Amino acid sequence: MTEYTLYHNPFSVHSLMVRYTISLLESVYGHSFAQFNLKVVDQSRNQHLEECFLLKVNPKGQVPALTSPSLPEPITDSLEITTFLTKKYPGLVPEAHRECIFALLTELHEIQPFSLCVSQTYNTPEGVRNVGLDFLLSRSDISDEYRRALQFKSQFYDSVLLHALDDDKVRQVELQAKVLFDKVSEILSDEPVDKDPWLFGSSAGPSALDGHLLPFIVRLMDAGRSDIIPEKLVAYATELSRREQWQSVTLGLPTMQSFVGKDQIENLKKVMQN
Ligand SMILES: N[C@@H](CCC(=O)N[C@@H](CS)C(=O)NCC(=O)O)C(=O)O
Repeated sequence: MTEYTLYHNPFSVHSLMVRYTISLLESVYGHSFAQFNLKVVDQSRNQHLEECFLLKVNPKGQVPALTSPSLPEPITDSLEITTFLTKKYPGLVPEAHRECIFALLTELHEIQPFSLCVSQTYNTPEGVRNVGLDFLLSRSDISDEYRRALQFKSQFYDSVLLHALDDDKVRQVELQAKVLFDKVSEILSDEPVDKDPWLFGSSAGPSALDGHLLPFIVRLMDAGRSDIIPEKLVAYATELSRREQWQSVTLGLPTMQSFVGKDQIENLKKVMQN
C-alpha cells in the first residue's frame, strides 16, 4: 500500500479540503486504498517557517503539503494534491461531471479565504505583517541557506497575503465567492437535502468538488460570513457537516482556532498526527 505523509493544520481551510477529500475517498475505496500519515504543522508556533520545513517540504511555508517516497518531490498545493489523488483514485470525479468539477475547483482556488475569514483588526497601513517571519529575518545567527529560504517565503507571503485584508481586495473576493456560489447552487441537485446531498446527486456520490467546497463553506459560516452564502448551500453544508466523513476530520470542532480552547488544541495535535 502506498504511504504518504500529509503536513497539515487542523485550522487550515486548505488542509481541511485535502483531509475531507481523503475521507470521502476512504468512503468510496475503503480504508486500505493508501496510507496517510498526518503531521501537524503548528502555525501559531511558526513551525511552517522552520528551516527543515522550508528547505525540505514546502518553500512557500504553507500547508497542506504531501510527501512520499513514491513522489519525485512534495506536492505543495491542495488542488494539486487532490488532482494527483483523483488521477490515482478516480472515484471522486465521475466522467460525466469531470470538466465541470475541475473548472469550479479552479474557480474556488482563485478565491483567497483569508480575505473573508480574518478580522480587519489584523490589518495595518502596510498590510498584514507576518511578525514571526520579520523576526526570523532579523536574526544574524542563521545559515545563508535558511536566510534565502526565509527571503523567498517573505516575497511569497507579500504577494499573496500582505494586502489580503485591504478593502478593495475583500470586496473583490466577496464577489468572486458569490459568483461561484451562484454557479454551484445551479448544479446542486434538487433532491431532498437529508438524502445524500452531494452536489451531483446521491447516485453520483461524493465528488472532489464536494471535497473542497464543504470546508470552504463551513469556514465562512464559522467566520460569521453566512451573509454571502445562498440558503441552499447553507443547508447543504449543514447536512454534510453532520456526517461521519466530516466529523472524523474535525472531531466535531469548529474550523477556526480562535473558537477552540487551548486544551482541546493540544489534544487535537496529538490525535491528528500518526
Ligand atoms: N494555494 C494553496 C494555499 C495554501 C494556504 O494558503 N495555506 C495557508 C493555511 S490555509 C497557510 O499555510 N498559510 C500560512 C502562510 O501563508 O504563511 C493551497 O491551495 O494549498
